[in-house]
Amino acid sequence: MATNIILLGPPGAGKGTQARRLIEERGLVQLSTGDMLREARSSGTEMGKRVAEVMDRGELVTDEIVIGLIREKLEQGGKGFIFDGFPRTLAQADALGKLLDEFGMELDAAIELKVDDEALVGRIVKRADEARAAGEQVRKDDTPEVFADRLREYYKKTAPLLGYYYANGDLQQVDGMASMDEVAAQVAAILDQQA
Ligand code: B4P
Repeated sequence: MATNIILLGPPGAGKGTQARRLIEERGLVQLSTGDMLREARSSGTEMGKRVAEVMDRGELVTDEIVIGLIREKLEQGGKGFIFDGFPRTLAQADALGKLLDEFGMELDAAIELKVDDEALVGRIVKRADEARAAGEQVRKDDTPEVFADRLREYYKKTAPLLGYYYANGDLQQVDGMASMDEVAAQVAAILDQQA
């Protein structure tokens, strides 16, 4: 049976970091809506320009756009998906449930990476500093000001999903404050339990 999981948690919790490890270690397919939207913005299309404005304000892109991007990826096929940063609203969670039914897939777990707000800001500032030092482009939403808005969006629109997946019996929590290796070990233990 293929493994399908959701990685949930506030911005900077390490969803992308853990997803990249799961691709290497378990051959799962990463569906990161953040990466898809960054790709869309760099394409320079009208949709990309609209997406860029919303992301730079630290807000969530519309459900319609994001659900459409996920549907396209699922249509391309694959076995075992990591939904990284999706769903982020209750409407997206409902849409994902319908897509899973449509594509004959089941959800194994919604894994929440729990990290304190202070640590999150520290990580984002560090990522921006490291990018600057390496002469790379700094993500426009990786400033303390925009980050505060991203966090507010998270608590308003995404945190209610924790109750949604808890009620479904799918929620699993890991200590996202631990080192990347320790977090990966906790995630692996959850996946091994499902197997
Ligand atoms: P995302 O790209 O999903 O970004 P994120 O939430 O900031 O990152 P993540 O949790 O993956 O953290 P990461 O591993 O990078 O979203 C960006 C924007 O896109 C959103 O604000 C929104 O506008 C839009 N968007 C995306 N999905 C959407 C959706 N479904 N609906 C609507 N809009 C959507 O880790 C961050 C840093 O921490 C890294 O530097 C990493 O090295 C470090 N780190 C990770 N784990 C660590 C650990 N254990 N210890 C110490 N540092 C750690």
